[in-house]
Amino acid sequence: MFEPTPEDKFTFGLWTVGWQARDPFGDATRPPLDPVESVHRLAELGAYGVTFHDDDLLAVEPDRDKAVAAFRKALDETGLKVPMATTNLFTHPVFKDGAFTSNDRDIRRYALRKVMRNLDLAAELGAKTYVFWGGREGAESDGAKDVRVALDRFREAIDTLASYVTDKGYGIRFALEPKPNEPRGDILLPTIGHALAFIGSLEHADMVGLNPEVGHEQMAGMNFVHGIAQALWHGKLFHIDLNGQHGPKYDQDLVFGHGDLKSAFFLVDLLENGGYDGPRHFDYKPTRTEDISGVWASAAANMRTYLILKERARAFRADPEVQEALTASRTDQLAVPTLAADETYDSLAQDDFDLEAAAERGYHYERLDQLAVEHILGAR
Ligand code: GLT
Ligand code: MN
Ligand code: MN
Ligand code: MN
Repeated sequence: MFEPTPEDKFTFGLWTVGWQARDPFGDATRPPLDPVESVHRLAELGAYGVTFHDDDLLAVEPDRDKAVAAFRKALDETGLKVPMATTNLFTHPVFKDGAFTSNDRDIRRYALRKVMRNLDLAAELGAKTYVFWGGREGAESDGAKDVRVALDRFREAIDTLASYVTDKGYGIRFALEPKPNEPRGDILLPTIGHALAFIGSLEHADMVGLNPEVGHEQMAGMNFVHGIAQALWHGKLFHIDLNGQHGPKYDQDLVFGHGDLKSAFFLVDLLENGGYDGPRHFDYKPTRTEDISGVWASAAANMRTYLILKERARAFRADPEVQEALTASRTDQLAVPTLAADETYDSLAQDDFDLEAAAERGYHYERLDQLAVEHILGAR
């Protein structure tokens, strides 16, 4: 039980298990990891696929053609898929003021070229989603950048790249990944809500959606489950980054479920029952304390925790007492339109509504919440 298989569609970024654990205060605690080894180990653990930034492929082999060839060979040997790819527009010092929104026009043009080159590779490898995490698109000083103009450039970049993908017939969709801060003091498109509004302004809005990350929304104090529900409601949940976070602080990228476990439970319940059929992608960092055995243990932990929560969510929904509690909380009534089909606002005029009685009725959410906690704890 809880053994992952490719049907579960678990995917990992090469940069997750490959993270050498450099942080702002200390050097790497682990040696570079060959992407070829990551592909083999992840396949053995039961993953479905891997994702990558252009530069991730160069971890141990600086020659791009050789690195790509070795990566392809590993994919062929293991059957692992590449459902998503992305661009590193944040590590090189040239991106210190951003990529698509750098004040320096030459850098903006270089960034677009860098993305286009990796889009070609992503398409060759069969990727269907291309992620844009604008970690360096932001500022530390409000005088540094006119955000309205920066958003013009951001839109120009995404629209230009969308035209490129359309003209090439790549069949790739874009997924924007919000984050409120870190590494910039403030990042553009800081939350799911900001990004959804931005997408609405794009020329190719239909092919652009979201890749929300658990920890990023929680850093902003947002409820991730609500954010994902709204993204689904807009038809914009193209991809998802699963990990763990303990509230608003630096980006922890913990193993999925190792942060807010209760939120992780309701998230899995939503993903499994809410119409999302994309990859379950883990974007986490094995903590700096771990050696390579701890890296693989943490990779397995992400998948196992997801599968356990999936089983817990199933048991929660199947529990007759939960069903009864949901009804007692009148959750079913929310699906009934407030006006009947043949009614207009005029129909609201006459009513035998008892204000006092309605105000007195309780919703019994405490009981429902406790039932969820007991299912999470395996007490039911
Ligand atoms: C980087 C970032 C992640 C993004 C990756 C995609 S890169 O590790 O912290 O949240 O998803 O560019
Ligand atoms: Mn993160
Ligand atoms: Mn990250
Ligand atoms: Mn991410």
